[in-house]
Amino acid sequence: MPQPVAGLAATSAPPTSLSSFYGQALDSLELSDPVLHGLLGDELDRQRETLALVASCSPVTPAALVAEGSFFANVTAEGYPGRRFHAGCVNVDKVEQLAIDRAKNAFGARYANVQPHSASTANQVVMTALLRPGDPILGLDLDAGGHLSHGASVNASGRVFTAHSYGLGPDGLIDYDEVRAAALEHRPRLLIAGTTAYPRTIDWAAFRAIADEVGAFLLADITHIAGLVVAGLHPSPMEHAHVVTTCTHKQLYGPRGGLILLGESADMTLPGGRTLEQTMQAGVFPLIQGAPVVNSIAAKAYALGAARTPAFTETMHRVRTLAAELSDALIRRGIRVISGGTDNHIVVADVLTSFGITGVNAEKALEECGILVNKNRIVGDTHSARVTSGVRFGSNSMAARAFDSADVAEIAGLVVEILSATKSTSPTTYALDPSVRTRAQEEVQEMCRRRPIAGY
Ligand code: DSN
Repeated sequence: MPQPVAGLAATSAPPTSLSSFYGQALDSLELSDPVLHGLLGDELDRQRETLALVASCSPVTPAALVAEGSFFANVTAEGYPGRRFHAGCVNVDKVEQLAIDRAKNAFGARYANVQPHSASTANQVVMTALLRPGDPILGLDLDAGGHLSHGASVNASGRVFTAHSYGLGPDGLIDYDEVRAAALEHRPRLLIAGTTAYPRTIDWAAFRAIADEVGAFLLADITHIAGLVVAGLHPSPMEHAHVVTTCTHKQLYGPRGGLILLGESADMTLPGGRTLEQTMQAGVFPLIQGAPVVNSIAAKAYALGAARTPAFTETMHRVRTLAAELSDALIRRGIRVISGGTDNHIVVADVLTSFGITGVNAEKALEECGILVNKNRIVGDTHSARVTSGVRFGSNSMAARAFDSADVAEIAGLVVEILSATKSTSPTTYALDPSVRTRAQEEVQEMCRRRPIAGY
């Protein structure tokens, strides 16, 4: 006889509702694995008690977490709705179709694939499906705020394809003349427009004109700004790019995972006779992935539906306003902000010029006080990616805590106070004035209690 899984045996009766299922599941976790249960509790406390200003995340809406933690995880479902390779997909088909419909609605897309495990995987799909090994690609340099999967030498995209890059101008802005010159020189088959640390609006039409001039496909990776795009607060690339990719966790308050979206280009016929839509469909499965993560797709469905609500639009307005206010407040205090401000959720500060400390030391000193950011290279940086001269702030989580202008002013003041009291003893070691640290920790704790993360 099979033995009951430890912990599950502790439940006295089968759950009679969804809420009793989740309640009993949590009880069984506590009974069967108190160590892991304890770590869950510790992490919840850590997230409640720190101010996360890391630009590449947002707190997942609790309802989406429930969907992601659901029994849809039990289903193997290779294929697509109505065309599976396994039985038992009646509800899986409905949930995947729901996510597809909501993705199309949110982004104004003609086609959506909700199966990519991440935006990096989505980018891998696009490149592998459209290009041949060795084909030239052109993307923003990783050190200038590009992404690993856009052709970095340490990533498969930079090994399988012949990767070239463009940088940023001395003002920290994309120089479209430089992009064009690089495209004319390297004749890429794929031009990639997308960034991880770029605080300004991206001109999709300019990218498309360059792509057309050299006969390249244009990939727009909107991972960082997906929420602003859905809310109409950043121009949409849907009518310009051949393919759009994004993740669902950075600015959609959804699960970790990716999407591939197509606009008018969906019907475009490629050499070989397939349309772009058919190429992306086959590119995800079976070219790169096998069975999808259905529980993640369920959570994507939730997040994509929520992204069309007035409350989400209001949150995105707050995301943008808070970032602009943070940028202004830092500049008023004499801090050098790259590009002189922000149009989105990102603020990049030059801490080396402003405080004489490296990015890694600034990150660590702020973390000691409960403010979480990430070290970030800046234009002309002489330090490596592990050291850097800058830090990147993001406002997604501040918005989820319903921060207002006074809160942002308080954070800016704290950041400046902490970094002014931090002295580099080497590029990777520092000393922070203990009295400043204690006072800042107390103030951060008080802010976190005053402004809890919605739903946490
Ligand atoms: N792309 C990295 C970032 O922006 O932080 C990780 O998602």
